[in-house]
Formats: sequence, C-alpha cells, structure tokens
Amino acid sequence: MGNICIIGPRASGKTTYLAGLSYFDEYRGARSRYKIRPLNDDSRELTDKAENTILQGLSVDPTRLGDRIHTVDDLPYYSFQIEIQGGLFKPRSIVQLNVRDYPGEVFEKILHASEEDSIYEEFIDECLMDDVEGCLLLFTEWESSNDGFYSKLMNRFIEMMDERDRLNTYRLAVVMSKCERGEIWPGRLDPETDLFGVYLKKTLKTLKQRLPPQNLRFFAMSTFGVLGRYDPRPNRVDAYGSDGRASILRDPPRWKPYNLIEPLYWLNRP
Ligand SMILES: Nc1nc2c(ncn2[C@@H]2O[C@H](COP(=O)(O)OP(=O)(O)OP(=O)(O)O)[C@@H](O)[C@H]2O)c(=O)[nH]1
Ligand SMILES: [Mg+2]
Repeated sequence: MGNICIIGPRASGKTTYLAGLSYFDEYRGARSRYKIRPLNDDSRELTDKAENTILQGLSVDPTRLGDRIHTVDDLPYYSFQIEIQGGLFKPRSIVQLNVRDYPGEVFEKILHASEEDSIYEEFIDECLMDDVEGCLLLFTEWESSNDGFYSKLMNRFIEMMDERDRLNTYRLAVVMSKCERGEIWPGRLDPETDLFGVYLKKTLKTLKQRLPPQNLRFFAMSTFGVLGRYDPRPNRVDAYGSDGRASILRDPPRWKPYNLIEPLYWLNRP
C-alpha cells in the first residue's frame, strides 16, 4: 500500500482509531495478526497520546480547524509500517501506511464548501490523488436523518472521484465504527446487511449503485472493543465531551480493539 486516507464525520472515531493503531504494536485481530511500527515523529507521539489519554480514561481532543490550522499540511501526518502475518488463505504482507488525520468538519463540508475554503479543496485533492489507493470511511451515527445527509455526501464524493477519473480505481472501505455498542454488536458479522442495510439504507444504496462492487466493502470496527471474548459488554462509558458525544474506555487493562486491521488489509490487497 502506501497512501490511504481516513475520513468521516465529526466524532466518528478517526483520531482514536489512529491512536489505537499506534498503541497496539502487536495485535491479533479476528482473522489476522499484525505488528506495527511507527516511522515518523508524529506517529511516535500518537503512541504517547494513547497512553496518556485513552488508557487514562480520557477522550482524545476533537481535531478542529482553527488558528493553528490553515492548510492540510498543518494537520498531523502519520507513517507506520504494518506487517500483516496473514492466515490460512492470506499471504504475509508488509504495508507502509501514510495517513493524515483530517477533521470531520472538512468531510461534512463536502456538500456546502465555498470557494474560499482552500483547505477543503486541498483535502479533496489529497484524498483523491493518483497515488492514493482508497479510503477508510468511518460512519458512526445511524439515525435516519443522518442517512439522507450521508447519502447526498457520498453522491458528491463519487462525483468528485469521477471528475478526477478515479471512479474505477479507488477503493472504499466503509466502516461502522464504535460497533461494540450493544444494539449493533451482533450486526458486526455481516455489516453490509445487518448494519448498513438496516440503519443507513440510502447511503448503502447510493454507494452500491455507483461504485464497482470489487472496490467497495463494508466493515464493522471498534477501537474500544468489548470486555472479553465471553463478555460482550462494551468496554466503554459515556462521558461529557465538548460536543456531547464523548466516550471513554471503561476498563483500560482490558482494552482490545475489534477489527482494526481488516479494512486496511482489504484496501491493500493486490
Ligand atoms: N464507544 C466508542 N467510542 C469511541 C470509539 N472510538 C472513539 N470513540 C469516542 O468518540 C469520540 C470521538 O472520537 P475522535 O477520535 O475524536 O473522533 P474524530 O473522528 O477524530 O472526530 P473529529 O476530530 O472531530 O473529526 C471520543 O469521545 C472517543 O473517545 C469506539 O471504538 N467506541
Ligand atoms: Mg479527530
């Protein structure tokens, strides 16, 4: 692989996901094992962030545009080497993952960005650049009001892919994040049917209508995970965040993410 991008609405769990990736240097996922090594300063700092916030029962700060951030280059840029040890039918592979942590704000603006928003232009250009293989797209809210909005947003994103001639070469791993939540945990086994097909129907339809089936796959993922293999209670407590949607780990020593690597493995396939 090389470059992928991670995008999604505000508070969908992007920064936490990246911190989780950097913290678990060895991880046994549902279907594969991996080792991960941070390759640059930003990614090493991210490991500290996981230790000093998530593992301390705190929530990472929202990634916000503001005084300090005027262009995408002001946003953190992470570089990791991931060795995926595969399994019975999966070959071992080494992946270099380069990824920027975008604020959900720019993603939500896809529909209504104005010409002066140069960061928004840069964001789209960077996400759809020729050497970007695809993207990990995180969704987390499932109310029907969001479904309409996400579906329009995806329509526009697909149009932009088309304008850049990427419609047939761009992979989209569409993820329901925070899937340890009780209502949706059973749906993780077949997320396309039991999560997107139930909660985000319009979004699912838009994506399936317009993208080649081999470039589109649905996943369920949770950076927090559940309390144990035989204890499906979420390893999470709700907390108060700046936008009211924060959660924190409930039992830090039992932190075990679910399905962190599988979407990357799929994005990386030859
Ligand atoms: N329940 C649960 N909460 C999570 C999970 N991952 C992240 N969160 C929480 O969701 C909230 C938002 O997480 P962030 O990682 O800041 O989300 P983001 O997508 O980076 O948000 P922006 O930077 O605003 O775009 C935080 O309170 C996290 O602790 C998860 O796997 N499960
Ligand atoms: Mg963030």
